[in-house]
Amino acid sequence: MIRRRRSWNLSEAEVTPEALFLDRRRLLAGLAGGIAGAAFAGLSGPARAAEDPLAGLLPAARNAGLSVADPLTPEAAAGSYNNFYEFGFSKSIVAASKKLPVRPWRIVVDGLCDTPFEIDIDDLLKKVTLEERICRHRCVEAWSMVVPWTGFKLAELVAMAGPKAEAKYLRMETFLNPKVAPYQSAAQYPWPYVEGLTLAEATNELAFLAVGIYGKPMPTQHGAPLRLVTPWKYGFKSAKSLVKFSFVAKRPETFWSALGPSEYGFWANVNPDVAHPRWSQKMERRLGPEDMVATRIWNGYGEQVAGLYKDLAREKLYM
Ligand SMILES: Nc1nc2c(c(=O)[nH]1)N[C@H]1C(S)=C(S)[C@@H](COP(=O)(O)O)O[C@H]1N2
Ligand SMILES: [Mo]
Repeated sequence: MIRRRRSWNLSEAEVTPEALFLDRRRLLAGLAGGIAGAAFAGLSGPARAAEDPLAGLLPAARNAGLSVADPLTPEAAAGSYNNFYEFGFSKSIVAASKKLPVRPWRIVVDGLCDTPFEIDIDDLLKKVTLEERICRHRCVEAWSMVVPWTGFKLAELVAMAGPKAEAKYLRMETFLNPKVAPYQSAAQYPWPYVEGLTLAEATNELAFLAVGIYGKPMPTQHGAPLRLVTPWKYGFKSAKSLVKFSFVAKRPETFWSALGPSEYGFWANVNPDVAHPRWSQKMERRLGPEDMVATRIWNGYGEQVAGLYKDLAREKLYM
Protein backbone atom coordinates (compact mmCIF):
# COMPACT_ATOMS: atom_id res chain seq x y z
CA MET A 1 0.00 0.00 0.00
CA ILE A 2 1.35 3.41 -0.93
CA ARG A 3 1.69 5.76 2.01
CA ARG A 4 1.81 9.43 1.28
CA ARG A 5 0.76 12.60 2.99
CA ARG A 6 -2.53 13.97 1.74
CA SER A 7 -2.84 17.68 1.41
CA TRP A 8 -6.10 17.69 3.32
CA ASN A 9 -4.74 15.45 6.01
CA LEU A 10 -7.10 12.49 6.02
CA SER A 11 -5.88 9.33 7.64
CA GLU A 12 -5.07 6.39 5.40
CA ALA A 13 -8.20 4.61 6.55
CA GLU A 14 -10.20 7.51 5.21
CA VAL A 15 -8.65 7.61 1.75
CA THR A 16 -9.09 3.94 0.87
CA PRO A 17 -12.43 3.24 2.46
CA GLU A 18 -13.94 0.85 -0.03
CA ALA A 19 -10.95 -1.48 -0.04
CA LEU A 20 -10.57 -1.34 3.71
CA PHE A 21 -14.23 -2.11 4.08
CA LEU A 22 -13.74 -5.27 2.05
CA ASP A 23 -10.41 -6.12 3.66
CA ARG A 24 -11.88 -6.03 7.12
CA ARG A 25 -14.35 -8.69 6.16
CA ARG A 26 -11.75 -10.73 4.34
CA LEU A 27 -9.52 -10.81 7.42
CA LEU A 28 -12.44 -11.67 9.64
CA ALA A 29 -13.15 -14.63 7.43
CA GLY A 30 -9.49 -15.67 7.42
CA LEU A 31 -9.26 -15.74 3.66
CA ALA A 32 -6.00 -13.92 3.06
CA GLY A 33 -4.05 -17.06 2.11
CA GLY A 34 -6.59 -18.71 -0.13
CA ILE A 35 -6.90 -15.75 -2.42
CA ALA A 36 -3.19 -15.42 -3.11
CA GLY A 37 -3.10 -19.08 -4.12
CA ALA A 38 -6.01 -18.75 -6.48
CA ALA A 39 -4.35 -15.85 -8.29
CA PHE A 40 -2.23 -18.15 -10.39
CA ALA A 41 -4.75 -20.90 -11.05
CA GLY A 42 -6.45 -21.72 -14.30
CA LEU A 43 -5.04 -19.10 -16.66
CA SER A 44 -5.14 -19.88 -20.35
CA GLY A 45 -4.04 -17.51 -23.14
CA PRO A 46 -7.03 -15.13 -23.29
CA ALA A 47 -7.75 -12.54 -25.94
CA ARG A 48 -6.22 -9.22 -24.94
CA ALA A 49 -7.68 -5.74 -25.23
CA ALA A 50 -4.93 -4.95 -27.75
CA GLU A 51 -6.57 -7.39 -30.22
CA ASP A 52 -9.95 -5.78 -29.72
CA PRO A 53 -11.95 -5.63 -32.97
CA LEU A 54 -13.27 -2.29 -31.77
CA ALA A 55 -9.98 -0.68 -32.75
CA GLY A 56 -11.31 0.04 -36.27
CA LEU A 57 -14.34 1.95 -34.96
CA LEU A 58 -12.42 4.53 -32.98
CA PRO A 59 -12.16 7.37 -32.40
CA ALA A 60 -15.86 8.27 -32.43
CA ALA A 61 -17.25 11.80 -32.85
CA ARG A 62 -17.32 13.82 -29.66
CA ASN A 63 -20.62 14.81 -28.10
CA ALA A 64 -19.57 18.35 -27.19
CA GLY A 65 -22.88 19.12 -25.51
CA LEU A 66 -22.37 16.41 -22.91
CA SER A 67 -18.62 16.96 -22.46
CA VAL A 68 -17.20 18.94 -19.56
CA ALA A 69 -14.44 21.53 -19.94
CA ASP A 70 -12.39 20.46 -16.87
CA PRO A 71 -8.74 19.61 -17.64
CA LEU A 72 -8.37 15.97 -18.74
CA THR A 73 -6.75 13.54 -16.35
CA PRO A 74 -3.54 12.15 -17.89
CA GLU A 75 -4.27 8.74 -19.41
CA ALA A 76 -1.50 7.08 -17.41
CA ALA A 77 -2.87 8.42 -14.12
CA ALA A 78 -6.44 7.25 -14.78
CA GLY A 79 -5.22 3.92 -16.11
CA SER A 80 -3.01 3.00 -13.18
CA TYR A 81 -5.19 3.86 -10.16
CA ASN A 82 -8.27 1.66 -10.40
CA ASN A 83 -10.94 0.01 -8.35
CA PHE A 84 -11.74 -3.45 -9.69
CA TYR A 85 -12.05 -5.64 -6.64
CA GLU A 86 -12.48 -8.85 -8.64
CA PHE A 87 -8.73 -8.49 -9.34
CA GLY A 88 -7.43 -7.17 -6.04
CA PHE A 89 -8.14 -4.81 -3.18
CA SER A 90 -5.38 -2.35 -4.04
CA LYS A 91 -5.43 0.33 -6.73
CA SER A 92 -2.81 -1.55 -8.77
CA ILE A 93 -4.82 -4.19 -10.59
CA VAL A 94 -3.71 -3.50 -14.18
CA ALA A 95 -1.61 -6.65 -14.58
CA ALA A 96 -4.13 -8.91 -12.84
CA SER A 97 -7.02 -7.54 -14.91
CA LYS A 98 -5.24 -8.43 -18.17
CA LYS A 99 -6.17 -12.05 -17.47
CA LEU A 100 -9.76 -11.26 -18.34
CA PRO A 101 -10.58 -12.54 -21.85
CA VAL A 102 -12.64 -9.77 -23.46
CA ARG A 103 -13.51 -11.66 -26.67
CA PRO A 104 -15.72 -13.47 -27.36
CA TRP A 105 -18.10 -11.60 -25.04
CA ARG A 106 -21.82 -12.36 -24.84
CA ILE A 107 -24.37 -9.97 -23.44
CA VAL A 108 -27.76 -11.10 -22.16
CA VAL A 109 -30.74 -8.76 -21.95
CA ASP A 110 -33.70 -10.34 -20.16
CA GLY A 111 -36.51 -9.90 -17.65
CA LEU A 112 -39.63 -7.78 -18.03
CA CYS A 113 -39.24 -6.70 -21.65
CA ASP A 114 -40.91 -7.42 -24.99
CA THR A 115 -37.71 -8.46 -26.80
CA PRO A 116 -35.20 -10.23 -24.59
CA PHE A 117 -32.03 -11.05 -26.48
CA GLU A 118 -28.53 -12.40 -26.26
CA ILE A 119 -25.88 -10.84 -28.46
CA ASP A 120 -22.17 -10.82 -29.13
CA ILE A 121 -20.68 -7.47 -28.16
CA ASP A 122 -19.38 -6.78 -31.67
CA ASP A 123 -22.85 -7.38 -33.14
CA LEU A 124 -24.33 -5.07 -30.52
CA LEU A 125 -21.86 -2.35 -31.48
CA LYS A 126 -23.12 -2.47 -35.09
CA LYS A 127 -26.59 -1.51 -33.84
CA VAL A 128 -25.69 1.51 -31.72
CA THR A 129 -24.24 4.96 -32.30
CA LEU A 130 -20.81 5.38 -30.76
CA GLU A 131 -19.77 8.79 -29.45
CA GLU A 132 -17.13 10.24 -27.18
CA ARG A 133 -17.96 12.29 -24.12
CA ILE A 134 -15.65 13.82 -21.53
CA CYS A 135 -17.04 13.10 -18.08
CA ARG A 136 -16.18 13.73 -14.48
CA HIS A 137 -15.92 10.59 -12.32
CA ARG A 138 -16.10 10.97 -8.53
CA CYS A 139 -15.26 7.96 -6.36
CA VAL A 140 -16.89 7.76 -2.95
CA GLU A 141 -13.30 7.62 -1.64
CA ALA A 142 -12.90 11.32 -2.55
CA TRP A 143 -10.66 10.99 -5.60
CA SER A 144 -11.82 11.94 -9.05
CA MET A 145 -10.83 12.06 -12.70
CA VAL A 146 -11.97 13.62 -15.97
CA VAL A 147 -11.80 11.20 -18.89
CA PRO A 148 -13.06 10.83 -22.47
CA TRP A 149 -15.25 7.73 -22.70
CA THR A 150 -16.36 6.19 -25.99
CA GLY A 151 -19.63 4.32 -26.01
CA PHE A 152 -23.37 4.65 -26.49
CA LYS A 153 -26.41 5.68 -24.55
CA LEU A 154 -27.76 3.04 -22.20
CA ALA A 155 -31.16 4.23 -23.45
CA GLU A 156 -30.35 2.64 -26.82
CA LEU A 157 -30.01 -0.80 -25.25
CA VAL A 158 -33.19 -0.23 -23.22
CA ALA A 159 -35.08 0.69 -26.39
CA MET A 160 -33.92 -2.49 -28.17
CA ALA A 161 -35.43 -4.60 -25.39
CA GLY A 162 -38.67 -2.66 -25.01
CA PRO A 163 -39.32 -2.76 -21.25
CA LYS A 164 -42.81 -3.74 -20.11
CA ALA A 165 -44.87 -1.40 -17.93
CA GLU A 166 -44.06 -3.51 -14.83
CA ALA A 167 -40.32 -2.98 -15.31
CA LYS A 168 -39.14 -0.32 -12.86
CA TYR A 169 -35.42 -1.01 -12.55
CA LEU A 170 -32.54 -2.18 -14.71
CA ARG A 171 -30.25 -4.65 -12.95
CA MET A 172 -26.72 -4.94 -14.35
CA GLU A 173 -24.35 -7.81 -13.68
CA THR A 174 -20.59 -8.22 -14.11
CA PHE A 175 -18.91 -11.44 -15.36
CA LEU A 176 -18.34 -14.28 -12.90
CA ASN A 177 -15.13 -16.22 -13.50
CA PRO A 178 -13.01 -16.92 -10.40
CA LYS A 179 -10.40 -18.64 -12.58
CA VAL A 180 -9.36 -15.30 -14.04
CA ALA A 181 -10.62 -13.02 -11.25
CA PRO A 182 -9.18 -14.60 -8.10
CA TYR A 183 -10.94 -12.39 -5.60
CA GLN A 184 -14.23 -13.82 -6.82
CA SER A 185 -13.19 -16.92 -4.89
CA ALA A 186 -13.92 -15.01 -1.71
CA ALA A 187 -17.29 -16.61 -1.23
CA GLN A 188 -18.60 -14.33 1.50
CA TYR A 189 -18.90 -11.45 -0.95
CA PRO A 190 -21.99 -11.26 -3.12
CA TRP A 191 -20.23 -11.90 -6.45
CA PRO A 192 -20.86 -11.18 -9.21
CA TYR A 193 -20.74 -7.39 -8.85
CA VAL A 194 -24.27 -6.11 -9.42
CA GLU A 195 -25.54 -2.59 -9.87
CA GLY A 196 -28.92 -1.11 -10.68
CA LEU A 197 -30.68 2.02 -11.86
CA THR A 198 -34.30 3.07 -12.08
CA LEU A 199 -35.56 3.02 -15.65
CA ALA A 200 -35.78 6.81 -15.54
CA GLU A 201 -32.08 6.95 -14.61
CA ALA A 202 -31.13 4.31 -17.17
CA THR A 203 -32.79 6.27 -19.97
CA ASN A 204 -31.38 9.65 -18.93
CA GLU A 205 -29.02 11.00 -21.58
CA LEU A 206 -26.08 10.84 -19.15
CA ALA A 207 -26.34 7.08 -18.54
CA PHE A 208 -23.72 5.62 -20.86
CA LEU A 209 -22.23 2.25 -21.76
CA ALA A 210 -18.54 2.74 -22.48
CA VAL A 211 -16.44 0.49 -24.71
CA GLY A 212 -13.42 2.78 -24.97
CA ILE A 213 -11.46 5.50 -23.22
CA TYR A 214 -8.99 8.13 -24.55
CA GLY A 215 -10.08 7.24 -28.09
CA LYS A 216 -8.96 3.62 -27.73
CA PRO A 217 -10.59 0.31 -26.88
CA MET A 218 -11.24 -0.03 -23.17
CA PRO A 219 -8.27 -1.48 -21.29
CA THR A 220 -9.22 -4.27 -18.91
CA GLN A 221 -8.53 -2.24 -15.78
CA HIS A 222 -11.24 0.26 -16.74
CA GLY A 223 -13.83 -2.50 -17.29
CA ALA A 224 -13.39 -3.94 -20.77
CA PRO A 225 -15.25 -4.66 -22.87
CA LEU A 226 -18.37 -2.85 -21.61
CA ARG A 227 -18.82 -0.72 -18.48
CA LEU A 228 -21.47 1.57 -17.14
CA VAL A 229 -20.82 5.32 -16.77
CA THR A 230 -23.15 7.31 -14.48
CA PRO A 231 -21.17 10.51 -13.94
CA TRP A 232 -23.56 12.12 -11.44
CA LYS A 233 -23.21 9.16 -9.04
CA TYR A 234 -20.35 7.87 -6.92
CA GLY A 235 -18.01 5.66 -8.92
CA PHE A 236 -19.09 2.33 -7.45
CA LYS A 237 -22.33 2.56 -9.44
CA SER A 238 -20.39 2.35 -12.72
CA ALA A 239 -20.09 -1.43 -12.89
CA LYS A 240 -17.36 -2.86 -15.09
CA SER A 241 -17.20 -5.75 -17.55
CA LEU A 242 -20.96 -6.20 -17.81
CA VAL A 243 -22.57 -9.39 -19.12
CA LYS A 244 -26.23 -9.10 -18.20
CA PHE A 245 -29.00 -6.51 -18.14
CA SER A 246 -32.32 -7.50 -16.54
CA PHE A 247 -35.53 -5.50 -16.38
CA VAL A 248 -37.07 -6.04 -12.95
CA ALA A 249 -40.03 -4.76 -10.92
CA LYS A 250 -38.27 -4.53 -7.54
CA ARG A 251 -35.17 -2.59 -6.59
CA PRO A 252 -32.27 -5.02 -7.06
CA GLU A 253 -29.83 -5.81 -4.29
CA THR A 254 -26.47 -4.40 -5.32
CA PHE A 255 -22.94 -5.53 -4.45
CA TRP A 256 -22.05 -2.60 -2.22
CA SER A 257 -25.42 -2.10 -0.60
CA ALA A 258 -25.45 -5.80 0.29
CA LEU A 259 -22.05 -5.43 1.97
CA GLY A 260 -22.62 -2.12 3.75
CA PRO A 261 -26.07 -0.58 3.33
CA SER A 262 -25.38 2.24 5.77
CA GLU A 263 -22.27 3.34 3.86
CA TYR A 264 -23.00 2.44 0.24
CA GLY A 265 -26.63 2.79 -0.71
CA PHE A 266 -28.61 2.22 -3.85
CA TRP A 267 -28.76 5.86 -5.02
CA ALA A 268 -25.21 7.12 -4.40
CA ASN A 269 -25.76 10.53 -5.97
CA VAL A 270 -22.81 12.86 -5.41
CA ASN A 271 -23.46 15.53 -2.76
CA PRO A 272 -20.71 17.46 -0.94
CA ASP A 273 -23.09 18.34 1.90
CA VAL A 274 -23.87 14.75 2.85
CA ALA A 275 -20.81 13.23 4.49
CA HIS A 276 -20.05 9.55 4.23
CA PRO A 277 -20.38 8.02 7.73
CA ARG A 278 -16.58 7.96 8.01
CA TRP A 279 -15.36 11.01 6.06
CA SER A 280 -16.31 14.31 4.47
CA GLN A 281 -17.35 14.48 0.82
CA LYS A 282 -16.70 18.22 0.47
CA MET A 283 -13.47 17.97 -1.52
CA GLU A 284 -11.95 15.59 -4.02
CA ARG A 285 -8.43 14.85 -5.25
CA ARG A 286 -7.98 14.92 -9.02
CA LEU A 287 -5.79 12.04 -10.19
CA GLY A 288 -2.58 13.13 -11.95
CA PRO A 289 -2.10 16.72 -10.86
CA GLU A 290 -3.38 15.74 -7.40
CA ASP A 291 -5.25 19.04 -7.25
CA MET A 292 -7.91 19.40 -4.59
CA VAL A 293 -11.19 20.69 -5.98
CA ALA A 294 -14.57 21.27 -4.39
CA THR A 295 -17.10 18.49 -4.99
CA ARG A 296 -20.36 19.64 -6.58
CA ILE A 297 -23.91 18.43 -6.05
CA TRP A 298 -24.78 15.76 -8.68
CA ASN A 299 -21.06 15.98 -9.54
CA GLY A 300 -21.96 19.12 -11.50
CA TYR A 301 -24.62 17.40 -13.63
CA GLY A 302 -27.70 18.81 -11.91
CA GLU A 303 -29.09 20.29 -15.10
CA GLN A 304 -29.49 16.79 -16.57
CA VAL A 305 -30.43 14.76 -13.50
CA ALA A 306 -31.80 16.79 -10.58
CA GLY A 307 -35.33 16.41 -11.96
CA LEU A 308 -35.13 12.62 -11.66
CA TYR A 309 -35.25 12.89 -7.87
CA LYS A 310 -37.91 15.55 -7.26
CA ASP A 311 -40.44 13.09 -5.83
CA LEU A 312 -37.97 10.92 -3.94
CA ALA A 313 -37.15 13.19 -1.00
CA ARG A 314 -37.68 10.40 1.55
CA GLU A 315 -35.04 8.18 -0.02
CA LYS A 316 -31.37 8.26 1.02
CA LEU A 317 -30.38 9.79 -2.29
CA TYR A 318 -26.80 10.74 -1.45
CA MET A 319 -25.24 7.65 0.05
N1 LIG B 1 -17.09 -4.94 -11.61
C1 LIG B 1 -16.63 -3.88 -10.92
N2 LIG B 1 -16.98 -2.65 -11.29
C2 LIG B 1 -16.54 -1.57 -10.60
C3 LIG B 1 -15.73 -1.73 -9.45
C4 LIG B 1 -15.38 -3.06 -9.07
O1 LIG B 1 -14.67 -3.28 -8.08
N3 LIG B 1 -15.84 -4.11 -9.83
N4 LIG B 1 -15.32 -0.63 -8.73
C5 LIG B 1 -16.13 0.58 -8.87
C6 LIG B 1 -15.54 1.75 -8.25
S1 LIG B 1 -15.57 1.81 -6.57
C7 LIG B 1 -15.05 2.78 -8.98
S2 LIG B 1 -14.54 4.23 -8.25
C8 LIG B 1 -14.91 2.67 -10.45
C9 LIG B 1 -13.46 2.90 -10.83
O2 LIG B 1 -13.33 2.97 -12.24
P1 LIG B 1 -11.90 3.13 -12.90
O3 LIG B 1 -10.99 2.15 -12.25
O4 LIG B 1 -12.11 2.87 -14.36
O5 LIG B 1 -11.46 4.53 -12.62
O6 LIG B 1 -15.31 1.41 -10.95
C10 LIG B 1 -16.46 0.86 -10.33
N5 LIG B 1 -16.87 -0.33 -11.03
MO1 LIG C 1 -15.14 4.02 -5.99
